[in-house]
Amino acid sequence: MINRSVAIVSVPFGKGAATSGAELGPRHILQASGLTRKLNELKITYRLAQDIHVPQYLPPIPTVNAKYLAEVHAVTRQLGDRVSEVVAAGEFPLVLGGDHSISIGTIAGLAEHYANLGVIWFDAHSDLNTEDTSPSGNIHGMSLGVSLGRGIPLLTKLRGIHPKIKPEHVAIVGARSLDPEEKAYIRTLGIACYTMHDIDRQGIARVMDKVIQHLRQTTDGVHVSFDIDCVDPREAPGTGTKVIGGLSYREAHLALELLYQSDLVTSAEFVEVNPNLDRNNQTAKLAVELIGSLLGEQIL
Ligand code: B3U
Ligand code: MN
Ligand code: MN
Repeated sequence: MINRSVAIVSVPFGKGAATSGAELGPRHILQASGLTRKLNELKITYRLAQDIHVPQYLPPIPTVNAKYLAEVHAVTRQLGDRVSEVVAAGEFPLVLGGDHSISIGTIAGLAEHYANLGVIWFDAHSDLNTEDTSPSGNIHGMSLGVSLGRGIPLLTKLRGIHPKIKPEHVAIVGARSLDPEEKAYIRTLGIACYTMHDIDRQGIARVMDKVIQHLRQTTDGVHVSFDIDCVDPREAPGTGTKVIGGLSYREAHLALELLYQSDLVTSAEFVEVNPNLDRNNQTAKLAVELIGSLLGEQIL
């Protein structure tokens, strides 16, 4: 990583997901699982940026099929401001979720600084639904779509940049649960989507080499959006929408170690850790270890 000065932004928000508990993620990752200890070991300078404020109650915004839109809007708007400030200060934003809807805010803040932002979306899902296609109405299943300019205008227009990212600069890694319209959208736009099938066939190292090579040539910054449910539920049980057959512990680490070595990554977020569903803090601890790999921890 070129930039060794990290600003940690906590986003204690879980209303974009169906199951509550992701709002407890940042506290568990920071306190119970010792993220700051890890950063000290790695000799990484860091500061805790001010937490994002999550309003208790907001008057609902009428929608067709988007739960807690007012809350998601309030949180992502603030997060966009915060992330933009962090980048302007020359720091590396490390955002702790929270459910994956928060990514709308992170990417909105980044888009101001990178005209061709690359996004690596580690996820069992593709989060490309809209109000019209979502089977659940949960906004965490729409966040990548929103950043691509698809869906609810209140969210796609955040910070006045529309769209925030381009389909040719996105790579989805670890997908294994896609809704029919998401599949159609991926095919139509030609989004690079490395499914578990591709990872089984080619190996995670080859997949990451391809992602890195492509983004190196075409982007001016790379954001890693890491939904912990990309990892197999055996290793990451503490998350709201578990899908069998995910990345192994080693594959997840290797992917992030290779990204560290690539020297391309300019920001990251770790989302969907749900301490209510966790066993002995296993998933929060895993998140801390994975952050370590992305920020340069090596076995030897
Ligand atoms: N695609 C489904 C399920 C889902 C998406 N993201 C998560 N779950 N975590 C949906 O509701 O959009
Ligand atoms: Mn997700
Ligand atoms: Mn997911």
